[in-house]
Amino acid sequence: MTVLGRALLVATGLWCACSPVQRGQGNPGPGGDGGPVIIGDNTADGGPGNSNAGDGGNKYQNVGVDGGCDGGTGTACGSPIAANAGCGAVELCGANGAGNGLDDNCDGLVDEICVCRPGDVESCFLGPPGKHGVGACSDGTQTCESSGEFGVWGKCQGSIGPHAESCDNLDNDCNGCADDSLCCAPLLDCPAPGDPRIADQPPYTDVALPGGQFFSDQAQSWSWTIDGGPCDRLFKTTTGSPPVQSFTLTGAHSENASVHYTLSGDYTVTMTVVDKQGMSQSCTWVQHIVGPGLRFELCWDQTGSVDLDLHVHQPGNTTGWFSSTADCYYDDCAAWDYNGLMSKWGYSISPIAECIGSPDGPDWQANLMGCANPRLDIDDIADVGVPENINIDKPQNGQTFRAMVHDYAQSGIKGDQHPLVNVYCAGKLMATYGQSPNQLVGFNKGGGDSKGSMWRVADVTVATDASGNTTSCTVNALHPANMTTGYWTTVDDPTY
Ligand SMILES: [Ca+2]
Ligand SMILES: [Ca+2]
Ligand SMILES: [Ca+2]
Ligand SMILES: [Ca+2]
Repeated sequence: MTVLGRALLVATGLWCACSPVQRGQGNPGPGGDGGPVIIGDNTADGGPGNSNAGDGGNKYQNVGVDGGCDGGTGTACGSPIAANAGCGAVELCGANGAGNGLDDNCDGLVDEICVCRPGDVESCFLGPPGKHGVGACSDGTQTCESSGEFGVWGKCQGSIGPHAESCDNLDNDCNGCADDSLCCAPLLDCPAPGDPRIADQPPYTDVALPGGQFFSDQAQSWSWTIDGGPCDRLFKTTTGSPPVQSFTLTGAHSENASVHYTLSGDYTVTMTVVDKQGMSQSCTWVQHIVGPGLRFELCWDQTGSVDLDLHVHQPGNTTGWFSSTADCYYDDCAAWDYNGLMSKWGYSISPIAECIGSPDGPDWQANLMGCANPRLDIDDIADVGVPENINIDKPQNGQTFRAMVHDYAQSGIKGDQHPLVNVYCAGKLMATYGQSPNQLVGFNKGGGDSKGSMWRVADVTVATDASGNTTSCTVNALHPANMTTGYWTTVDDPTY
């Protein structure tokens, strides 16, 4: 490096000589807090932005540094990825006009011009495409919403985009270097995607949150927050008082917390510590909860005495619902009343580890010494915040499964129920039906077996690898006869 080059770098705050004895957290330097940072919400600036190219339309360009070199230390990033890396003139889509999961024109909206089918879910990254997969940057998900005849992608939730670089051993601005240009010896050690400390975990397990692994000094206080998936948002948007459905957090204000996750999906975890000096420091990451095979998950938004049931139909026939051979539901598919659907459907038992942590785990162990396929993990009879799940750990390649939601009974509650069904394949959320603003209407007739309101949700066709492990699914929402949109609901009609 030339003397002139070095002088320029020092002048711009990008580089300065390091002296170990001087290391410590520098005071905030001229970089300030950087500019607008978008995380998980692409509506902050109003509706769709203009489609201008380049810097004029780039919402991610002003990410700065929140601690400059205060006469001390810091190492510049050798060849940093530019703030507008990959930002182009126009939004791009993938094959057949479907989304590519990227905000190609950097206007804060992912795939805003691409076609989608209401209910479909895709991964999305809320940052410059050139920073996708770099450092702390990670994907979220967005759901296709119905808008008239068409589908449009809703907001990208849970994505972590570039943030101002902070002293945490992590590449927050996703330029390829951790803690570049900061004067610090980090006490925080925040995990990036792929870090073994935040490895994927299965549903129904306790995941430890050992604060000491992420902050290596004494703290005045600790706090943990977790943001869950569609079933948690269902309550938040309709009642304002959220019974959390997908996880239980224990020790939210302790150094060592733990989480019991019940649903597959992506969870945003934030740890905040107040250090000895009274400064607040935090790490945020995404925890993936991944179950094998095919999983249908039902939740709903009423907190009173409402008993909705999830049904999954045997592939390959169109026998009516409530059949003891062709329908997996509360009466033949739960641990307390399992009647041998496995052999009727051609499936074998899974290791008990696949379900031992579920509420019926001890019953599965006592009755089968393993986990049935298909199986209903929980029969939720009007419990608040307890979803129903039907799982098939190793569905066969090419088979198509139909899901149905039935209003079995309700008392004390009048009016519509708003069921929501998530479809997961190999741990990935493929589709969500019934989420605001596309909630079901007119679903309000309880009736007992073969009676009442029924919603045929979707047909799901499974693809597997050579070992029989699920790799992906094709999910087709079901619509009323002769229609290409809308939810297919009936009353007192148990036909397939
Ligand atoms: Ca865009
Ligand atoms: Ca795109
Ligand atoms: Ca960086
Ligand atoms: Ca950092």
